[in-house]
Amino acid sequence: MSEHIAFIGLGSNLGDRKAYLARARRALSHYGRLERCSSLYETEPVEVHDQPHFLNQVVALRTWLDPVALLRACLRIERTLGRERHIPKGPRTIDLDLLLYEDEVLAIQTEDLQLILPHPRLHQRRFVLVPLCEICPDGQHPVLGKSFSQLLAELEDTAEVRPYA
Ligand code: PH2
Ligand code: MG
Ligand code: MG
Repeated sequence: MSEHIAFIGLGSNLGDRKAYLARARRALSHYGRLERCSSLYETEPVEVHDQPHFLNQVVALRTWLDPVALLRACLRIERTLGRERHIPKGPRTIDLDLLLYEDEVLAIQTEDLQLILPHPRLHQRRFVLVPLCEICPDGQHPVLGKSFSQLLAELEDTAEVRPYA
């Protein structure tokens, strides 16, 4: 069985945020091995500003699932952990975003899901790049051809991202 490395962004800004992240990591570990987990970061909401601060984290999962199966697993975990979709980009108990899957560059749109790899906003978000750089600073963005540290250095997003005590 071939295995692949995927990076997944975790976010929560409702209820016991830290516990939701822990439950999400445990659920993800059913689909592979969590090779690296960044620290937790308390982050200022971006795009939809009027909502509670998030806890964000990025993990590296070595998995036997293909990208679509992994996305479906993430959506299933979100549902299990009480994710409800009311306001786009609004408050949520848990959000699992597939950021990278090896060096795959793809866009898939079906009736019930959309998958774009790498994640189209990954390079614009401090709350993603800070934890990603913590666990994979020399990794390269497969489309932009720059390292994640380089993208972080060039980033315009100034929303606050600070280590969570
Ligand atoms: N997720 C969003 C919108 N805004 N802001 C922060 N700080 N963290 C997030 O995870 C986040 C966000 C949509 O998924
Ligand atoms: Mg998201
Ligand atoms: Mg999402």
